[in-house]
Amino acid sequence: MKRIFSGIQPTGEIHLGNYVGAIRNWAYLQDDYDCIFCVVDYHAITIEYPVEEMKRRTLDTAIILLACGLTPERSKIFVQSHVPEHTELAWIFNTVTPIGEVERMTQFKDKARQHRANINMGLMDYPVLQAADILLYKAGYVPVGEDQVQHIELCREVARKFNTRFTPIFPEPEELLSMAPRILGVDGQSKMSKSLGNYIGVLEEDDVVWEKLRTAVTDVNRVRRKDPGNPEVCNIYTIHRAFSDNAMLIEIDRGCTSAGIGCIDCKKMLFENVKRELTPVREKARELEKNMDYVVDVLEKGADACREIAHATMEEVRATLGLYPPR
Ligand code: AQP
Repeated sequence: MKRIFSGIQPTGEIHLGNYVGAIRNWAYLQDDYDCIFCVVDYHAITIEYPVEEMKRRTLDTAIILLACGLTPERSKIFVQSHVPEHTELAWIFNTVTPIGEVERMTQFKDKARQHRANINMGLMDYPVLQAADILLYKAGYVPVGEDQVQHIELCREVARKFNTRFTPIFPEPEELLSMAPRILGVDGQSKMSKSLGNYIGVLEEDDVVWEKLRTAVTDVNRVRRKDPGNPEVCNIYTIHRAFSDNAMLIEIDRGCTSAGIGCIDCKKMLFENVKRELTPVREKARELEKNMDYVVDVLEKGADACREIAHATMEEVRATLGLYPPR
């Protein structure tokens, strides 16, 4: 079975972008791949964060993964800092990664703009740690949103550099995109993002979700109700594609381009579909919150299994590097 690795940062509320761009796809993939999914807390500390909230955020992120259908029977689910080999391999990869390559990463440039007061080495090194996350398990596939494709390209380059300089022991992993790899925020401009606050949270109450949808930006050229709209440039239509069936998509496309339906009608239809899909996720999350022993147990077992794989890879890596081993 081909192996998959992917991760999610405990940086705040998990949103529709994370859900349709990544997590829902992870749940589908569990039956066909050997899956490893990780709450990547070492990535999350590259920006300022409330220290007192990190433990809670990490557990909340794990709860969402389980509520969205990941199961410990089919996937290894764990917290990145529980397997220290991730950072060890990242250090080694630093020695084969050209600085110019990490400097040109779009996410680094965006985050450096957003966090001017703390442009730290970790922020720049983020994709190298991500390459270590993936290659520690020799994963062949990485299911991510579109924003991460550039990082997966870099991961392949790190693997190539290592394999060429030393011995070829790492695969060159490929990204797996979901059918909704890029969801914009309610501003209709930037990627839906936890840190930008332009998101609709998976666990948010219906009235909050509706209020955010109601006021979300659509096709900016459709000023009046009687103006025909263009679904192709409308973020609400993009989200519809992730939650609605073909018949509804056709109905909306026709209605929007002929001004037969207005944006509010279209949003109401979307709201109903989002509600139908996310209500069971919210219920499951509430159940899990009352059963934290189970959640902690899943993470512990996941980390135990991953530590074994990580340990074996690091033995191989150290031997490949020619390091003097301890007795
Ligand atoms: N808007 C999005 N559309 C589609 N996919 C998305 N992903 C994130 N935003 C969207 C995918 O979700 C997975 C987990 O992302 P992450 O939490 O590790 O980091 P991120 O990409 O940086 O997500 P955020 O919400 O924007 O977090 P912050 O604000 O903390 O940086 C990834 O596979 C990602 O592609």
